[in-house]
Amino acid sequence: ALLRGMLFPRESASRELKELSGLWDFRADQSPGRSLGFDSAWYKSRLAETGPVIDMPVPASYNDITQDPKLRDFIGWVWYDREVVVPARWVADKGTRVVLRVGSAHYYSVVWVNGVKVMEHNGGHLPFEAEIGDIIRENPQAPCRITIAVNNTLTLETLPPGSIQHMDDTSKYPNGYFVQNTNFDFFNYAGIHRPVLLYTTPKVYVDDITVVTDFSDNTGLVSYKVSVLGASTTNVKVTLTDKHGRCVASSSGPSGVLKVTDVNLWWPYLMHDNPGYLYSMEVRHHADESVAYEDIYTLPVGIRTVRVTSTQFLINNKPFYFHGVNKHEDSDIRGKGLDWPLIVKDFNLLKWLGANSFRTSHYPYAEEILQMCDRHGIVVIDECPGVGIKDIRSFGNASLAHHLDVMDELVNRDKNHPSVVMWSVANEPAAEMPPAGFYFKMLISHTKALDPTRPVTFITDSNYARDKGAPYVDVICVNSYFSWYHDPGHVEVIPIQLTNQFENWYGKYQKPIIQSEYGADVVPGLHSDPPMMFTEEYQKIVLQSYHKVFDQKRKEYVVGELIWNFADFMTAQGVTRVVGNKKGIFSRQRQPKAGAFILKDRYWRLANETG
Ligand code: BDP
Repeated sequence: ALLRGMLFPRESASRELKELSGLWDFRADQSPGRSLGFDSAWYKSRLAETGPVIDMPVPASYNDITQDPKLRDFIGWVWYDREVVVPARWVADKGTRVVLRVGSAHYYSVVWVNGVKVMEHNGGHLPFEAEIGDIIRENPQAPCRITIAVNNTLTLETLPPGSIQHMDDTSKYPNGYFVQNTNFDFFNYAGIHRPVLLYTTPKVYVDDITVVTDFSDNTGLVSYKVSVLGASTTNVKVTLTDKHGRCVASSSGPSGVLKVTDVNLWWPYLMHDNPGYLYSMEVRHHADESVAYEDIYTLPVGIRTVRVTSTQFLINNKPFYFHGVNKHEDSDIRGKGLDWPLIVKDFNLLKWLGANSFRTSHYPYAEEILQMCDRHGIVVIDECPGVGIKDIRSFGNASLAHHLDVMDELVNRDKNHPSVVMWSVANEPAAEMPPAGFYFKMLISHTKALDPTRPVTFITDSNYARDKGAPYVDVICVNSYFSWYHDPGHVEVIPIQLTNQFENWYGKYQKPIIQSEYGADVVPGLHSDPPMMFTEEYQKIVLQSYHKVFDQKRKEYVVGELIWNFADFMTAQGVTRVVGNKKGIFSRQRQPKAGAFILKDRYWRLANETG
């Protein structure tokens, strides 16, 4: 798919921004086919005029906001709307582009402005936007009405995939009964999950910026490419300033290389005294004729390199060991909705723990979170929503085509984050199935073509001898749950099974290995000695048994360990889940379990050894 830029909306001297977070009107379409809203064109007027509405906060998942079990488990279209006052000068100045941007909405979205459809978007975790200036200007006096319909139905062609199962046996189920089946282990939270906003740019504007960084000796190198839309001639000036606002390099033209003497490299947390160093790259565009068309966009830039050898993961040519976590965007009440107190709390916990990295299991996280990672030096494995690809039909052409599109959007959104050091194209797919070889070959070569600077992986739980995707990855990422899903209760099997796991994978591929998941459920406060499953003591001993093997193998080719999971999180209901997945080392409310202290000791020790 041909893409426009997807720069994070930032204010500047040429750009204004209006947040539309807060309360929206909301209604779930409970009609049997879920199509009443479209049939009756709910977008043509305020939602409140076509039926009852409730207050719905944006951003938030809608599922846990009310006491209604039907809304928690709702599958199908929900409708949001609100009116916005657009500043008069935005409307008056035809030289201003007014862009409506949705940070993300799960899963399929249709957006109208004053009843006119302005965009559709397929996929739950990435931003989408449309210019709406013309529509607003058609009726400049009227308030601007924004309507967003969101459908969380997952099919074999969505990412993540799912399937709708109709239960036709009327002796067992009510008429028309259906359920959403999924192959992933987190609740299918839905709604508008990230901020909605309006922002402006001039008519001639900086559409996209790509930076690639390098260094040699003390000199940092920032190769940049700027694309400007709306003008045939482009007059671009680029200025790089340091933390103190001092200009350290500048250049002109839509592409070039900035040279920074005595460079401050971007380093991971705990690897350096001054982690997360960011320069500011100001990009200015002038159309030749008129200063009024000047656009300014400032991008934070971290200068660092990433490289993989057969035994190491190198950041700035130094061996980097991932001691970190897997996360979810998940918490009480707001579900997957972006929430600043939660984000900041989680970063404080990561730092307390001595974690230097996380994987965005199992979908792209909010850009606001990646910006925090850039600033704090938390290294990220950036995962696309390719989780639960288990059905052979999800390896078909339509699925692959969509998966490639999602990688386009993801790389386009996240390419400039220094914290992002590797792409993960999937989690635990059925990589032993015959079509998996072709599928992953295409997917990974496509991703490498989009971004030749970062390694690419997917996370596997397949048998090393039969995994058809592993030949194409740069780093082997393995999940295993010895003494949990296999040999439950028998921690004594961990040393032999984990050692074999590493030796088998390394023996076959000679690539560095990350233990991308391991762990055990704990219901906080449950105790037993000798340890039993679900107690704090059991999680401790599972962790310690894994760590002993990591300590042998990290001297050879193991380059990281990511606990499953940072915090407890909600899942679908099932016999193995006690109000969600309890493998967190923190509870869902972010209080530590005993395992957290084991990891804290270990991660700080590792940091002192390797940092
Ligand atoms: C792994 C999955 C992860 C699950 C975890 C578990 O990658 O999403 O939550 O197992 O079962 O297979 O706890």
